[in-house]
Amino acid sequence: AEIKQAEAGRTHLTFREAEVEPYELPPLLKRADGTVVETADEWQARRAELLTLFEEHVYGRLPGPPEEMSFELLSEDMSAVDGKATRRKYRIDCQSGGRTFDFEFHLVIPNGVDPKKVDSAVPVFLLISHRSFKEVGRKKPIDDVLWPVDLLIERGYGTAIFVENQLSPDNRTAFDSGLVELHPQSDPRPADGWGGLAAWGWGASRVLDCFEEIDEVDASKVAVLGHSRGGKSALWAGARDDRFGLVISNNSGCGGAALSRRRFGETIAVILREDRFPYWFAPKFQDYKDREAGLPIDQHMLLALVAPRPLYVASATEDLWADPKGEYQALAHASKVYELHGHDGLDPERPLRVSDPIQTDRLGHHLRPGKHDLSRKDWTHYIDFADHLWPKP
Ligand code: GTR
Repeated sequence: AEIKQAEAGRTHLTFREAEVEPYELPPLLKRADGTVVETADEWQARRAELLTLFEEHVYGRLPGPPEEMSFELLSEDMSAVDGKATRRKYRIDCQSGGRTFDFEFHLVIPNGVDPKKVDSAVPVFLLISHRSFKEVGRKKPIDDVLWPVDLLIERGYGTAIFVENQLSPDNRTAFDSGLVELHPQSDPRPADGWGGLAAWGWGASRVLDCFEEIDEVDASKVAVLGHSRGGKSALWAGARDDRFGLVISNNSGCGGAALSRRRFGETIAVILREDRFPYWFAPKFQDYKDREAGLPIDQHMLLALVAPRPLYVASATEDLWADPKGEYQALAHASKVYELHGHDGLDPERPLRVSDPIQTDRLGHHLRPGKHDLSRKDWTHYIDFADHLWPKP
């Protein structure tokens, strides 16, 4: 208990910069054997090392694709978005070790895409949704903030969505249904047992598997994104699966883009509280409650796992719970790996500016005025960034 106290320093929550205590980040480019990564080639071994650390200490281990997988078109509406788009619903069927599991996703693509024509397949934004299908796509106020399909279609993008709850229910009985049917876990889970975030991210990768078979989708240009808890899982999905062409974190905060060692806003001890979200993470993560200094990683390393692929981190001014500054700084520290690959970096000491998006060749960032939300404004910035990455022919 003494060590715990000593390492923790301040134990109350803070939203004041002056109360952030000095900390040292674990070195991103130093391998476990002490050697320093100096080239893009050498980064690969370090990347593998870090992936394993995040599995063991934070998100848990989860097998990759199922032994067998197929998907089926369940319905199609060619008159979506005032006749400008086609909306399809699919079911993905998975099988491993004699066990089965299925979940659904929706895909909306602009009408008139001719998959037979060269370069005509569309880039797609894939949203990991914490809202149900019933709510999304039918309620104007929700779609305007969470999933503005009209805007995406108008700007020439396809978009897809699946619901977290189908992979792993977002409540304390999380392991009753969903992916656990395919990958059962003991109760209590082992120290490195997977949690909700890993399960949701796994779902994103399976949807991407399907995209590789859907002619209208350009599977090399798929942006995975999520808001808040969905943003945490989008980052982990994008870190694990290097087929994602763009990874976007919207207000993901603690366990997402924010540096844990800053202990600003939500902390590990708070997010893991019994009545909150311990089931999102591996049980091992509990060891770092008020003991962030003992973590072998910090979240800048998660962001670096996406490198050199495009990465976007966004925050909102009033969302102090998610630590906007810690989110930006993690991105800037991660940018060292982009520099190693010959891309532009960001300065961690650069002061945050409201409504002044940063776009380098591979990195994006903005601080939107307002609350914890995925808003149309956020989407507009993401689409602008995608336009810049993937100019239309
Ligand atoms: C909060 C949680 C955050 C964030 C948020 C959300 O209650 O503390 O980490 O994930 O929920 O998902 O909206």
